[in-house]
Amino acid sequence: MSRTKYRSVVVLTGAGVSAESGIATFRDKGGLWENFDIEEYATAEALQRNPVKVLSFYNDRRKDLLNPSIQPNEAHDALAQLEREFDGNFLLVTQNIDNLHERAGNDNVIHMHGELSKYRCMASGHVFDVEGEITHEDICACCSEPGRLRPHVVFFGEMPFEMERIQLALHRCDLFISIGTSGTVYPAADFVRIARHSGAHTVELNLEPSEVQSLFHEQQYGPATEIIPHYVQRVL
Ligand code: BJW
Repeated sequence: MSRTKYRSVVVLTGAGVSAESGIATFRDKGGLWENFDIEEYATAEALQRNPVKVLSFYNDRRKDLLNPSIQPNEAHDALAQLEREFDGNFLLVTQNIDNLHERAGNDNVIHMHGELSKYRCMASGHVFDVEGEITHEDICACCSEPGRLRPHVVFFGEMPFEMERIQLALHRCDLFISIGTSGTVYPAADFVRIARHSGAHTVELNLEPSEVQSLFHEQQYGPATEIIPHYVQRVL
């Protein structure tokens, strides 16, 4: 059991935590948005304009995630250990749509930008698990109509999931740790401001300073697999 001075921790993760598992980030050199135009893939308008293209983008990323070479890394493992051994409230909010935190052993996870392994009916809002591919011709299981299934992800302009639960945890936490995120996408980029305003100690662990780095009390820069296990040991 931990003997930490903190009682309630919120961890925010971004693409950087999964980079060393072989999943590309978005805005780094060689990142997804270098090869795929955001406007053509990550907006509701893009899905409406060209569903085949958008569905295929997410089908390919789901297929990549099933590749046996993609495994949780030491940073995911350390965060699972933190949840297991931390003697207080623990919430992991991830912007990632991969499932590496769960595969490492974390249970209390909110996927604020959705999950690659889920699809949603645009008519009913019903969410389905999916392993294979989804096409525009697929018939929705709840309304028996084609063309209604979309990736269960949050596009630009859409409201991220479980914002009320996240806001509550941010207001109550006394330690906020942000890992592997560039701090360019809101509302996630604003979480540090909320936590800090509520009196939490705020820590940025990233490869390089994020856009909001000045809002953190403490910063450490380096690869996630090196700095996260070390920081978790310090907290525990
Ligand atoms: C490593 C590492 C290693 C690398 N070790 N680290 C103008 C001003 C302010 C806001 C807006 C504005 N205009 C529009 C907005 C709102 C908009 C927004 O923020 N736009 C900005 C681009 C300006 N936001 C939205 O639309 C959101 N919704 C919204 O705001 O609703 C209204 C609302 C109002 C009030 C309250 C609440 C809501 C929705 C955002 C949806 C984002 N969707 C995506 C796609 C999801 C599906 C998918 O994956 O395809 O989410 S975009 C993409 O960016 C994805 C990510 O989750 C997100 C964040 O990216 P992340 O994780 O930070 O990755 P990178 O690549 O940017 O950074 C990686 C970092 O890792 C870097 O710092 C590296 O250094 C580091 N790194 N290797 C450690 N080995």
